[in-house]
Amino acid sequence: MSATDAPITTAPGGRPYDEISKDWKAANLRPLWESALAHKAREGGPAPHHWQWKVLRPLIDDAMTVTSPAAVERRVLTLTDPDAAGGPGSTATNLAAGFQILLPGEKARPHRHTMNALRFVVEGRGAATVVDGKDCPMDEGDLVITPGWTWHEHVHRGDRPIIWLDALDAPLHRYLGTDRFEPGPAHDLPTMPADAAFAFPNIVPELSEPATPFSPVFRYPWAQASAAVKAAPKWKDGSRRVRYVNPVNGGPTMPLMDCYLIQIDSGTETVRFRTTSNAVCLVCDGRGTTKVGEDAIAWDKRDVFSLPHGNWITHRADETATLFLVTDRDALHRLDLLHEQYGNEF
Ligand code: GTQ
Ligand code: FE2
Repeated sequence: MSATDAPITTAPGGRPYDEISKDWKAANLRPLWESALAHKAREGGPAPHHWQWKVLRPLIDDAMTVTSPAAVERRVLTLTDPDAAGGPGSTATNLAAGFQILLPGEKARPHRHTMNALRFVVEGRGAATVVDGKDCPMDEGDLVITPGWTWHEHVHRGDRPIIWLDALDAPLHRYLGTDRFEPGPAHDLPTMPADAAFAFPNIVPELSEPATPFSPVFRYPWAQASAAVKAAPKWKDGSRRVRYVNPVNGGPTMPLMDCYLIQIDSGTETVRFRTTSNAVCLVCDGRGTTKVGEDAIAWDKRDVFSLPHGNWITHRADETATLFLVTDRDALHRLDLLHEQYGNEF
């Protein structure tokens, strides 16, 4: 009867517990002591989930044959972890990710929403996302962001299918009740500074408009990100990492999604690490194993896996590996809820 196994006392001659329970329920009351989580010490975190490219790829082919963006707007297969907080359609706490597919000549019409989104190209080239009027070419490994309330549409000018990973902060918006959507055609387009004005990392344009809460650069090419991570010094966990930032203030790409590229050198294992933040991880290159709490995920190129909060995490590469990570880390930081530990430090 009681989830906490606390003794239920009924005064002599009092009403039976079951009868009282029914009346509480009818009056929209819930006894806290029947909630299993209320006063339990919680260690560790939710289990991770692994989506293997070798399983997904044929299923993605099936999506190409059965539908089109002309029919369904976006041809997306969402990666769903049935146990992730955030309900159906979430990939990890606070994050939703999925694979989007465009065939040559296809386009997905413009729209905008309060949810921040990003696209990381997994296979193919020759597409573009137009973000608030800026044309952002998409080739393998490129990151393109479509921050909250920016107009965006996709076009594919290449000659083979293109597949990219979408990631959105939709679960958080749904929880906060801030999810809004507007179909195109686009109107009231802001004048965005050209990406070329930010082409040199330590020179940024002086902007007369108020700063946007997201990066005014929408495209982060693979050539630059991969060269940067190769040259990066080892971080305290032993991996090399670079962060995709807003060049104006050094902050995250978008308010609720923070992106990193990490390299784990062949034969090395990172020092264990745990955090209150959540990540979805895409394997850009290499092969290895990630331990997340009690689970071990043996991953290969183009696999996706989640790194849910609270678990001790170590990565080991059998072949030098590059991982793209999208996280809610900066959002938690700004809420004073980010806590992180390395190795045995406290
Ligand atoms: O490409 O605009 O995976 O609006 C989910 C919602 C992709 C998109 C998603 C979207 C998009
Ligand atoms: Fe969208």
